[in-house]
Amino acid sequence: MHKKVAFIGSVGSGKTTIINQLSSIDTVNTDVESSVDIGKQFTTVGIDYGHINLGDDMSIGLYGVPGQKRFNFVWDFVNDGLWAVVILIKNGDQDSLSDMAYLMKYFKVDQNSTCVIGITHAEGKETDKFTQKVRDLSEQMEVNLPIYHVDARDKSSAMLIMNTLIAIKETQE
Ligand SMILES: Nc1nc2c(ncn2[C@@H]2O[C@H](COP(=O)(O)OP(=O)(O)OP(=O)(O)O)[C@@H](O)[C@H]2O)c(=O)[nH]1
Ligand SMILES: [Mg+2]
Repeated sequence: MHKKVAFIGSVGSGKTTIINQLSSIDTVNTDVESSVDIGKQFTTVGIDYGHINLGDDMSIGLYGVPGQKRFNFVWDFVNDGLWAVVILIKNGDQDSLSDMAYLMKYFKVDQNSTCVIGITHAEGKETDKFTQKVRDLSEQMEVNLPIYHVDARDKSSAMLIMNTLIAIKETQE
């Protein structure tokens, strides 16, 4: 069985990076040099794709979407038959916070979804205040989601997100 996980979040929150870390195959990335100033050189304009094999009969497809809203027509290709959703939020980033509710609605995240929030770019500077803001927003949306600090560049840190999704699924079954 092929299960589909979407990685959503603002520009620069680490979606492409985390998929590169998690995937057991070479990932398909659609990063290009950005034509507008988004504070970094490369950005995703299509879908990132990676893959994790979990035994003979199960695999997880990792789908990353562009953070830039002007490419949101791409989101609809991913937003169907999702097994789980990972929301990445860049630590201290106001845009990440303001995009969160919009993205949660778009990807239909509710209390019955299998979803984890990862706060990235936080190593050594985790702030309770920012984490609390993320928690408050999720509660305002009436969903109580697990929130982790994750370094998207680090495989074992990234695996914590995947293991949590698998554990949540096991409790739901
Ligand atoms: N320090 C730190 N840097 C990170 C982390 N996650 C990603 N980065 C860096 O942040 C930059 C942007 O990461 P990307 O993975 O391209 O972000 P994205 O979410 O795919 O961005 P878009 O495709 O533009 O929406 C890269 O230089 C990453 O190496 C993290 O947890 N900590
Ligand atoms: Mg990207």
